[in-house]
Amino acid sequence: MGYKVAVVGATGNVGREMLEILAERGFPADEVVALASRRSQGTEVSFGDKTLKIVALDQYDFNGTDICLMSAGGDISKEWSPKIAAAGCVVIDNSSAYRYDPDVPLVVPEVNADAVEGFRKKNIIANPNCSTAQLVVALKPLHDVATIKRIVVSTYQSVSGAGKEGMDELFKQSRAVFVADEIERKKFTKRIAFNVIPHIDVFMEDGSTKEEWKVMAETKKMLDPKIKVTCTAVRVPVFIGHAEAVNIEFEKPITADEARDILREAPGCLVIDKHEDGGYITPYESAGEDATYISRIREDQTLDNGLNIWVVADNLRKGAALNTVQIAELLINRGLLKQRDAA
Ligand code: 11C
Repeated sequence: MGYKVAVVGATGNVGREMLEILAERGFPADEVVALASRRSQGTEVSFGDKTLKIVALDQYDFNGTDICLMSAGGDISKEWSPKIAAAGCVVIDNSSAYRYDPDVPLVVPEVNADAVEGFRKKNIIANPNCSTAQLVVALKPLHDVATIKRIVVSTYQSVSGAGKEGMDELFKQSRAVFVADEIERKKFTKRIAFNVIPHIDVFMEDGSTKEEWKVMAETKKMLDPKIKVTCTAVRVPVFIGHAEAVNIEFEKPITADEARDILREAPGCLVIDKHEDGGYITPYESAGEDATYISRIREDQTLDNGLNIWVVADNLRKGAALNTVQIAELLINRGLLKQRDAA
């Protein structure tokens, strides 16, 4: 006997990945329902070796559905998550709508699994931004040993973080360059093909962007509010996989060798760190993988207790769909969801 699961935003990059991961991991679901806007009603999406017909979100009755994985953007989440939660269905939301709400746990299972217990206040659990998820997976085991004081993060974020439109824009612009066609721009503020753009999400009053603010706010909420975080978020012409160069200042001494050993044992982490040509991971190699990869671990000689690391993960998986499914598994493994009665 399993659970009834709904996936909202099932036609999007992350929604499709959620369905794939549910099937791949053999999630204990009796029934999976794929939901999207009326526009997509009746179209089909893959679920393992089956296909599911899209049902319109506004025509679906959530009574009797146990878990809703939401990936339909902040506005849809703000409108729908409270209604779905009120119908007794636990919402695990991939948007930023509830991440900073003190009554909603923001969870990466490898980092702050215990926080999930707080879900009952609103029946909503938030999934972090993709760039924060992989960052905290790598930082948590180091923080536990040497206590992080400050981090300086520079991100190299793939276009899939901006959805399918972002991927289409990189493809079309790259093609246009090769065939000497006009470069059209819709999704990104500047040309992305053969370029990098130091701007993700909207600008804030202090000149940082919302993406940079999210990395700061979410790291503090999940890992430790005392950690100082500064970030520069950059869009790069890569389809899938976010990379991050992270400079870390610790309270206590920690060597690169110690950090390597700690990260080798850490949940969700995979260290690829040979000091030779190609002895590190790149975003392209992380696509389709579940791990958070850590490479280029080295001491920063300009700090008393400093390290530099390179962190890479598939932003659609650990950064979004996989983490959401892992949260659902965490609820089940902790006995926080009632199993449906035998039919
Ligand atoms: C990007 N990180 O790469 C963003 C996408 O708050 O969930 C995810 C936005 C979010 O553009």
